[in-house]
Amino acid sequence: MVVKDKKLKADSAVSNLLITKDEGLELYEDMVLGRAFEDMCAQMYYRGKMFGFVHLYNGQEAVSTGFIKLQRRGGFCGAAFTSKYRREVLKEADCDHVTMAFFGDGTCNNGQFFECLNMAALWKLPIIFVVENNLWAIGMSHLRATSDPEIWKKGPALRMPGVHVDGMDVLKVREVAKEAVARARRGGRSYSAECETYRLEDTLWPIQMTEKNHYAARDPISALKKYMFENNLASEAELKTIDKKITNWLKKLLSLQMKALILFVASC
Ligand SMILES: Cc1ncc(C[n+]2csc(CCOP(=O)(O)OP(=O)(O)O)c2C)c(N)n1
Ligand SMILES: [Mg+2]
Repeated sequence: MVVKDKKLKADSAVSNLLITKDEGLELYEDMVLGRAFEDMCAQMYYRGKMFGFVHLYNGQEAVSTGFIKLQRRGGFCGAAFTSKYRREVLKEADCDHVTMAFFGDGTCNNGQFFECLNMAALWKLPIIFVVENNLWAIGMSHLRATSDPEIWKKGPALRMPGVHVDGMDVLKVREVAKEAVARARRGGRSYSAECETYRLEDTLWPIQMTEKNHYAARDPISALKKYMFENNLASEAELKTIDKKITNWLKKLLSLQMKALILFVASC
């Protein structure tokens, strides 16, 4: 199956909305949490309180939230081969775990990418390959690094569906994720999805600024907010309450982190 730009279907015959109010609020909270956490990482890094490399996720939240929020508590764990083994060898017919693998555009030019897709399709593993194409692998432009920039085409070449989806739209990502999960559960079939997204961070190369402006106009959090307001799924006050909850949680986390850092330095 080869699909480019999936069309959205409404969830039920009664409503043509893609999400319920509770689902919308859950998606919103998860994306705001992701954004706030990354902003805090950036702050801590630039203030010298966090070490190593920091590859921020700002702007890409619709991809992780769109897929991960479909997970069932306790489910989805383990590697794809384990699920197949439990189902087919141990005869645990109710084992319907699905594995999700997230990686970037840069990864898709490495040999392991093709090996993994090949084995997954050959062994019919219940795994979803989620490519987060943010157009860059650190300083290497996707267009300079790959012979065919349309990553979604690589799945069908290895006998699994390849879908391209707007990775700045959590509702579109979620629809693709639903289909991929259903397919994996039905018969342990792998799936690949290219999510077109962008890292909206502050420290970009000059060449990236035009791109950033283009994608910033489609910020996934603002887009979900707009959808929820337009469809009367949430009020400004409800979303502000979520924002506040996340800010307070981060403040608590930060004070714990500072205490841990002080203890660590004191013990050295
Ligand atoms: C085998 C290997 N080579 C190089 C690196 C250094 N490295 C870390 S992140 C990165 C870029 C990854 O780009 P991409 O896959 O597009 O992910 P993104 O960070 O853009 O989400 C590279 C080259 C690495 N971690 N491993
Ligand atoms: Mg990348």
